[in-house]
Amino acid sequence: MAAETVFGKIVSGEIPVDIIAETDRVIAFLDIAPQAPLHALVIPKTTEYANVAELAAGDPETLAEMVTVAKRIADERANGEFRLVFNNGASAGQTVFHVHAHVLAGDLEESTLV
Ligand code: DGP
Repeated sequence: MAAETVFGKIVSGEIPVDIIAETDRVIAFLDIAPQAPLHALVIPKTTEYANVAELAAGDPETLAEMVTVAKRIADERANGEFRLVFNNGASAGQTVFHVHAHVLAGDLEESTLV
């Protein structure tokens, strides 16, 4: 079980964000500190999983849905191509322990990568 995080508060509506894509299982919104021309975050609505390794083991269908939503965002807002980044653990750069996919698209040559 993930501890309460800023993304849990976004899911509950306590912290408002502009949702750019949503399914029964996931929501997506733009990263507060973009590192690419398009930098979105896709997160599950469940707060149960702290990182992608836990999600893959416990709910692989939601993980697959996150990838499908990433593709939809890249189709709608870029040229359909994208980089998907999961930081798994603090030493790998993870700061929010509610699993999330970084969706990076646009001209990534110019971008600082997460
Ligand atoms: P990571 O380092 O992989 O845990 O990435 C966490 C990302 O979450 C980081 O790129 C900044 C973003 N972020 C943190 N707090 C907020 C917030 O309140 N709103 C939005 N839109 N993004 C946030």
